[in-house]
Amino acid sequence: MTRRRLNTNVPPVASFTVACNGGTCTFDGSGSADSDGTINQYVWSFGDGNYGGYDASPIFTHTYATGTYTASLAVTDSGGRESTPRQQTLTVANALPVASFTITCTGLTCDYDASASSDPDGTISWFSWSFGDGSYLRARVGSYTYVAAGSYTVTLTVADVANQTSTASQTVTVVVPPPPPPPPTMHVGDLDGTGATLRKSWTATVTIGLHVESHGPADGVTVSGAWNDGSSGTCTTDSAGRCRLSRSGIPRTARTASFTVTSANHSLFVFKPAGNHDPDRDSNGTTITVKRQ
Ligand SMILES: [Ca+2]
Ligand SMILES: [Ca+2]
Ligand SMILES: [Ca+2]
Repeated sequence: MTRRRLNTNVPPVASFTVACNGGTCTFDGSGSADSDGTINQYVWSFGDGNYGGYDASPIFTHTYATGTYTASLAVTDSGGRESTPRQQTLTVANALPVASFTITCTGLTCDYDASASSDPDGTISWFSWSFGDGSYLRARVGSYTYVAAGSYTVTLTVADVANQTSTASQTVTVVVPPPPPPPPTMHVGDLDGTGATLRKSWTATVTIGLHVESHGPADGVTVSGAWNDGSSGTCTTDSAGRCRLSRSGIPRTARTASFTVTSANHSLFVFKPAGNHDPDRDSNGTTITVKRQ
């Protein structure tokens, strides 16, 4: 009678858990055991054609595409015996995208940006905005101007490549912007006139002073005016806010000549003729009458 030689090494038992976050699954085979030894190799089959492990670490991470898989673990003990494979079926769902945005409003216009949106297992395929006033558009970033002041709920919808969506909302308050401040004005602050007589005719000269609102000199103003005989002239004020215009050849029979400021132009100041005045009262600030000497 021959005695059969018994293999006394008890085979190990494979056991594992799996936890997935989106398509990223962490396998943990530390629940596997060998009653008469230790486990020195874990071999994973992930069910999607991929394998991993082949070492003594019980933890392995594998990333799946969306789908259902049968994963299995076989362990080998220190005596070289292999366990029966242990199987688990797992379903990897598409992870939903996350909608996130910023929006800042000035007046009626809001700048929106959905760049903070993301998809844990892919990318965002489209962004859609509802502005709460019936308007919609698709863009990641941009600006939108409301027609009317008020509070509106802005809703962002994002979709991932699986066309699954999520939304985020914020309430914005928009206001009609205040009107721009009126431009600074200028006016005639003085008119003075002199008449110089020659033998047969005389020359009338007027000095025109332009003021800003605070009555300081307005420099660089192009002033135009008309004489009572229909002629006209133009001059530009100096740093003292003054310029001079002359009309020569006035017949001696004319005892007076009058000059009227018709326009004043400056890149910044707007001419406000209603403010014209003359501190020494020899004119009304707009028209001055010059007497022949
Ligand atoms: Ca064993
Ligand atoms: Ca996704
Ligand atoms: Ca004057």
